[in-house]
This record gives sequence, structure tokens and C-alpha cells, in this order.
Amino acid sequence: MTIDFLEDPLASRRAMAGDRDRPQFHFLPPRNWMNDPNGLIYWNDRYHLFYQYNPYGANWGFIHWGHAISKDLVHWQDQPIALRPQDGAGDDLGCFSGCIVAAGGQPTAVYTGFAGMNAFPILIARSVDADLVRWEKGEQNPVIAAPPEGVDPSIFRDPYVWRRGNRWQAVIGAGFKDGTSAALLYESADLISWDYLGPLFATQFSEDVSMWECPNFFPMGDKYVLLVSLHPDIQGVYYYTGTYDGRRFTPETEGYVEQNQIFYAPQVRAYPDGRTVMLAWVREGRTDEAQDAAGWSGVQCFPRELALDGAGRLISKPIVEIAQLRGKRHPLQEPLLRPGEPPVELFISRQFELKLTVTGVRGKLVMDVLASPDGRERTQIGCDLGKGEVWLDTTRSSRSEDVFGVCQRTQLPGGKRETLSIHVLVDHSMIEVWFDAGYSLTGRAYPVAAEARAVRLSAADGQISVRDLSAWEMDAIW
Ligand code: DQQ
Repeated sequence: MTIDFLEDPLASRRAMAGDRDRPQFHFLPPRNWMNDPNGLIYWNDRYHLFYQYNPYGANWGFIHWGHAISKDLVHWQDQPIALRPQDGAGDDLGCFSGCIVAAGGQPTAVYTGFAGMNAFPILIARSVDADLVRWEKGEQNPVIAAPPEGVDPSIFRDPYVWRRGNRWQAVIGAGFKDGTSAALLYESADLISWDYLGPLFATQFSEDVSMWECPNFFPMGDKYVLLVSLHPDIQGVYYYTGTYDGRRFTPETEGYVEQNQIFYAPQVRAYPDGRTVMLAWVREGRTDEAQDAAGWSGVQCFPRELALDGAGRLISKPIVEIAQLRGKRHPLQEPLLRPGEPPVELFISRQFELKLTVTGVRGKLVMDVLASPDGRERTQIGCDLGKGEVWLDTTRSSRSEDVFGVCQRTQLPGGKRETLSIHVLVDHSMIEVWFDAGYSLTGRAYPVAAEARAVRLSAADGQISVRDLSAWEMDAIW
């Protein structure tokens, strides 16, 4: 069976309208499984998002490239499937991750074929219409048949291509047989014939990491950023910022973008308006059976604009277009929170944006979202000003046994502080938080109780004052 088009995607979306866990203002396919974003490109006045997609079910397998377009990076329109596996084409078992570049005015996908556990050839496909709906696979495929000497052939994939002078350059994620993780550098005049130039950068990352998946390499100001996803078992997304001489990258600053098993395989694109924007796969935090029962799995993070802070650290924020989705504004008083006092209930919602700034000499802010009236289900966002520590805790989000909660804690750079901004997006099961205008934590929560919708604030270990408090109901994007 070949699925050429998504049959009535809006009807599929409507059929899931009653699903309380399904995000409403983040991109996800009409149904079934999605993972990595691929092929981000702005073309003919449209943003294009391609994505790893299983049209046959809500778990990973037989990966195609799904496709959606947008005028504003926020509202999306479903398109037919763009790339599908094909016997004997090098992508017999799947069309894995890759990117799209415009070569001589023709968008060309450079992607990973999956043809067996040791067969990840690099392939190209060219778009043959203005809307990037129809694709023809390159007659010269594979353009890179196998990894270089010393690289384990089972861990070599995910080309990311850019233009440098009159040549194309690419990094491909890999792991050497000695355990070194690497972003391998290649160069080409035509996207067909590629020269291997050695590792752009390689290191023994840790004993648990065997390769870097989905490397991205892009300039930011006068620096370059290498972004890598830690394999196996989805161990987080890591970045290096540094300098690049056209052959070698010299890192100066490094850190986690996020260290969890939820946010993974981002793709970054510099758009014509000058912004550098990141999308990423946000995994479910529940069992395969629960995903099957829901009929869908995987969400894209809200598009995040990237920047470097004063110390060269990579930071992000939701793109400004988020303001288009703001609906009713919640009228709110700015509370003074004292330890021992009952929590202040701000409003009731599962689909909102909330911004605030907290101030205190020490003390902890505790924010419960998706909280049930009896408090048995609640998702906690918090910060300890005295320690400069922040967290997102989903261990008590749900009474369901099909759900995995996790407490993510991280230390903010610079430690202790007296003032901290917090920016929260809650979109049903999808939770994104930015602390200090740049440091994000992403999580998933699936409360069982229909009334688990309260947002409450309290303080512990010291008084906290809240200011710049604003919150909006968010519109759905479909
Ligand atoms: N997902 C793709 C691979 C990539 C992985 C397969 C990362 O190309 O390495 O679906 O999530």
C-alpha cells in the first residue's frame, strides 16, 4: 500500500478534537507518528517544514518525509507526503533525516537513506514544482555510498548542507569505532560528487554516547555553532560555539541546549529576514501502547529564535509571531508570595502563555500548572533564587500508569540571582519554559482528571514578589 496523499487531513484533525492531551498551537501531523524536523526552507513566500513521518501508525517505523507549509511559521497547512521509501533506491526501509538547499534555483533534498543496519547512504532528491510537492530522486544516488575509514557504518547519518563561497559544505553525524563522536565535514561543487575533508570536530563525548545525530552547523554573528543530538537513547542536545576557518571548527564555549529524553534532533535554518530559527522533535512521555491508543505521537517545539548571550552561550526564545495566537488576556493581580501561605490561583486553562518576573533575596517560586482541584495531579515549574536553580517536574503530572514523569533540574549560568524572568507555554500535554530569557526546559504531561487545569503560585524558604505578570489564552493554529 502506498499512501500518496494524506486523505482529508483536516477531517483527521477534527476527529481528534476531543483529545485533551493533543497540542493545539504546536505543529503535529493530522495523525500518526512524527519525529525529526527536516528540510526547513523558505521558498516562494512560504516556510516549508518536512518531518520524519510514519503514515501507517503512531509508533516509529517505515519513515517517510511528511510536509507542511506556512506563511508565518505558526499556522500550518498539510501537504502530500514528499519522500517515501523505495525498493532498490537506497532508502528501501526509510527516508531518514536531512536538509534542503536551493541549488541553481532548484530545491534539493540531501538526506539519509535507510537500507539496512549498516546501510545509510546519502541520497538526493530534487523538487520538480514550485510548491515542493513533487520530488524526483537523483539518478546519481547514492551521492555518498558509505562512511570513511574508521567510522562505524551503523552510525553515520543526517547531512546538513550550507553554501561556502562557490562550494557546498556538509556535516554528517557519525561515531568512530573507538567511541569518538564526530561531525564529519564534506565538500562538493554540485551536491553529487563529495570529498571527505575529515572531522569538522570530533571528541570522546562520554562513555554513554556513541555518535552525534543530526548535526547542524551555522554562523551566529562572528561565531559558528555546532549543534548535536546525543545517541543512543536520546540523551539530550548539546552545542559548541567557536570559530571556523573553512576546514576546522575550534570550539570556545559549550553546553546543553536541553538535557532530557524529550527534546531532540533539532534543525536550524537562517531565514531571509535574518533570524535563525530552530524546530525540534518533542517526544511523547508515555508508552507505545498509549501512543497507539491516541493515534498520534510527536510534536514540534514552538519555533525558537536563536542567539548567543554575552558569554557565547546559545540561548533561545519563542518567535515573536507567538503574539498572533494570543486570545483573551487573563486579568491578574501581581501577588506577594509568602512561605506557609496557601497557593494563589491565577486562572484555569490548558492552552495558555504566561510571563512573569520574580524577585526575592532568596526563596523558591513554586508554580503548579495542569493542577487538579485536589492537587493529586500537578506539574511543577520552579526556581530557587538563592541557588540559581530551575526545574520542570512532571513526576506528579498524571495518575496514569502509561506515563513517564521526570524531574529536570538545571543550574542557571552565574548561579544565585535576585530577579528572574519566566516564560511558560502550556499546550495540553506540551510544556515549554524559558528562564532568564534564554534557557529552556521542555516536558510532557498527561493529567487524567479533566479538571486538572489550574495555575497556582506559592513561595517556599523566603518571600517572592511577582511582577510583569501577563497571561493569555492561546488560539489553536488549525
Ligand atoms: N531520526 C532519524 C535519523 C536520525 C534520528 C530516523 C534522530 O536520521 O538520526 O527517523 O532522531
